[in-house]
Amino acid sequence: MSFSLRPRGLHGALCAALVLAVSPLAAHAETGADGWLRYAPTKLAAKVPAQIQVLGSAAQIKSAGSELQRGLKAMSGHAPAAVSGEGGKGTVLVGTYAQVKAQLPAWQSPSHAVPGSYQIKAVEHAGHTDWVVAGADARGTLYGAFALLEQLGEQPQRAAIDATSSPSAPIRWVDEWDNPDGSIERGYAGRSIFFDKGHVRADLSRVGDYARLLASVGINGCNVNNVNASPKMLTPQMIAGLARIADAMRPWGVRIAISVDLRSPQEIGGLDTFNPKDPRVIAWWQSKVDALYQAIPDFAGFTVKADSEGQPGPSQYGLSPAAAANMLAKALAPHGGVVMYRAFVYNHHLDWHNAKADRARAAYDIFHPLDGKFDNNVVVQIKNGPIDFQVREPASPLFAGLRKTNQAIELEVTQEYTGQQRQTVYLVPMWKATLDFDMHAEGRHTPVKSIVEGKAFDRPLGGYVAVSNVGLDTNWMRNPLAMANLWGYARLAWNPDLSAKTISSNWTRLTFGTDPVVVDTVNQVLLPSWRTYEDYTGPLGLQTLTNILGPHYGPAPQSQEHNGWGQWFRATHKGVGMDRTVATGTGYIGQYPPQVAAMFESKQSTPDDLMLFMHHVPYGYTLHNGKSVIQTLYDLHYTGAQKAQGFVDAWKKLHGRIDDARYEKVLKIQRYQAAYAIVWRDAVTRYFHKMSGIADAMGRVGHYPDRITGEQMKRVGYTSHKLKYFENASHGQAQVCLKRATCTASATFHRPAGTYNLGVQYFDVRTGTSHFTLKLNGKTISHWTADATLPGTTISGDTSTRHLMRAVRLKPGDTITLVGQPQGGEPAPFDYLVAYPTSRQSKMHD
Ligand code: GCV
Repeated sequence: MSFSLRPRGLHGALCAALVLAVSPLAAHAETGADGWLRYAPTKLAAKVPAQIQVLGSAAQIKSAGSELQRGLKAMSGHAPAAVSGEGGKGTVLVGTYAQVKAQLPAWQSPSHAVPGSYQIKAVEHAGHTDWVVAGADARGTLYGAFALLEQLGEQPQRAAIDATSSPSAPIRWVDEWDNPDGSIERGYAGRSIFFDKGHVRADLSRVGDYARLLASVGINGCNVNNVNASPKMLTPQMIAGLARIADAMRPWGVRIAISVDLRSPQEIGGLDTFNPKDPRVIAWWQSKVDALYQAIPDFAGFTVKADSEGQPGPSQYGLSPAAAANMLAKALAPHGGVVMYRAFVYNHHLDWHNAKADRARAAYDIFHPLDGKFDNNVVVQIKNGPIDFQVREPASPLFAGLRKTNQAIELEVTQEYTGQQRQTVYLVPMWKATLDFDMHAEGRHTPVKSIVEGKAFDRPLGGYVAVSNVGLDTNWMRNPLAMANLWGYARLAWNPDLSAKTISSNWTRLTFGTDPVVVDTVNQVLLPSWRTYEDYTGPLGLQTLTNILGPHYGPAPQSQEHNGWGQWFRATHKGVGMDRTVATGTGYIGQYPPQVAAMFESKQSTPDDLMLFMHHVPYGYTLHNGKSVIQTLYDLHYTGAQKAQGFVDAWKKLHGRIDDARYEKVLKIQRYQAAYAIVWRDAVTRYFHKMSGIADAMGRVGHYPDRITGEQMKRVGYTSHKLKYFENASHGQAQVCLKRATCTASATFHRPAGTYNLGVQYFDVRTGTSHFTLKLNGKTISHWTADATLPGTTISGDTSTRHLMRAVRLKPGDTITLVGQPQGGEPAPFDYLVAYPTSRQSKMHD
């Protein structure tokens, strides 16, 4: 693989230099629908060639030509004219290596080329300069076209039209967890672009737009439906609809795949079994596969989730995953299709009382013994970590446990456990931590990326899959900054050696503009955001301490223990952490190759970031950072919440430098995140304070001098309501207005006169729309409606929200009254009032 963007001087006459100047900011509102394909105007000092010649008639080559015309026109003001012969003028030549070479013998085509490779180059020829956009195949040509447009859009100064690049791995897919009814499991940006009311949508224009975005970053496959698959996916009517989806994506080189329910032969095939060894079942699948290829000749294959979270599987017949995978693989093989068999197979009824039980062991225990037993067109799809997309997990030991089996890594772009696109968390650094992790398989240097790409163990197939779950929301992912994750995933799937900063900087230039202040500022928010989120949600390997029995969003550490799901951290009054050692624990660490196992087996060599994932230690245990576990937990939650506040301040620097619409949208998200980080901080620190009985050396945990809790207020109509998890509210209680049309809670202000930020911590449950009014000495100073669509349907950590008024003048003796008006079953619930001086530096340290 190579990618070069060399300085002009090195290439002399062979490089066409372009001087691009940033155009003044267009202050128009942007919706985000274009993603990074905005093609913002640039002043091209050297001219774009006057004409374009598209060689060949493959759909993707035609797309390459039309995209170049579209992009060049938007950026430079004129589109090159389409011609069928060069005619002695500078021409953009678009085609495969063979087609371009035939047209322009002066050009030296790359000698080594895997599918999808491309070269873009300026070639001096007969007194003029041609731009070559050539691919090893039609897809490569399309990728070259996007690469050229990207270079022009990104480089404000001089760009040499010169790059040669190849993808790292053949599989570069996105998975969508869309259901036929149009809902999306773990989707946070509206309804499905593919399905509605049990059918494929009539209007698939967003599907075409999505495929274009995907193609622009080299994605070549899209699994369009939920891995918790509906058997309906294989009805004749659905197959006809899928063919329309495939037609919409094909011009962009994106092949479609579907998830299948192994029970389908029984559910819709009228058979009395789905046993993968039964000849009738085998014949049924073959007929379905044939029908799929009849309708979709370039169909990519099946994804399978089986024996997992209620999905049926081969274990029902005493058979292994290999039996089921190979049965499907044999039907697909003649057509060139693949089976992506997910290693996310585990028992969610584990025995909490069994100290040896460990969900993290499951994938390796089940799949390692099957190594070498899978057909060549089966790929075992392995989540990055052994649990489930937590804020931090070690690399799955299964990566080194399969050497004669194709593998793909599964990442999660949709932010299920990382803030659900209501909070900004740039995940590229997290993914890189796994991809770069050296498994030391066979005692060799074998970073995870080399294994999944098939290089480490010389496998023919392999690569990358990410669950992306875009939706009908105009900007695809709700939070404009979340698009950096989709972009970043694709960049890594093409070239995992790129740095997190290069990826975010490139994305920002195309998405928000090339102004260096903009690029620096967006980086200031994106680059530390994963660590920040980890710090206030679940550091030291605790994982995201979220409500796993609810929407996986807000804090609820208690929900993770004492049940069969196995997302345990085993906190007691004395210590915390899962003992996964071989010596005294679950033995999970023994699944790693010896060098890695030795590192994790000893506390001395386990990094702090994973300490509690690997070891159970007393709260007083001293970490490598020199502090005790408990004090580190307290400190990280406080500094994490503080850093989230810093993102608001950073973002404000962009006012006037990017369009107002996206500026305001992100500002609102960052403000919400800053306040929500406090909800997290308080819940987790309160929980560990209670469990450990150890005070915070800094005196913060359990002491909130700027707050007046609902219980301390004079209440009329409001009564206390005990929350399921005490950690999610002051004294474990919310105030609710149940029996009256309006309730009030009042307090007298006793602090020195001054200017304060005044907040109300209330609960905005998804259902219901309460109204709140805040009065100062009887006069209304703020009124708002609790109509947010936060994930939770209960008064809980998921729905705890802050309404903040900035710079309110207060003096001793003032009466502050909150008036709550329930509506739609939501009892105007709240927790506390908070007031802190505007002059205070650490603004969120209430
Ligand atoms: C599609 C997690 C998610 C589920 C998801 C599952 C999976 O458990 O919470 O919604 O199901 O992973 O990856 O199969």
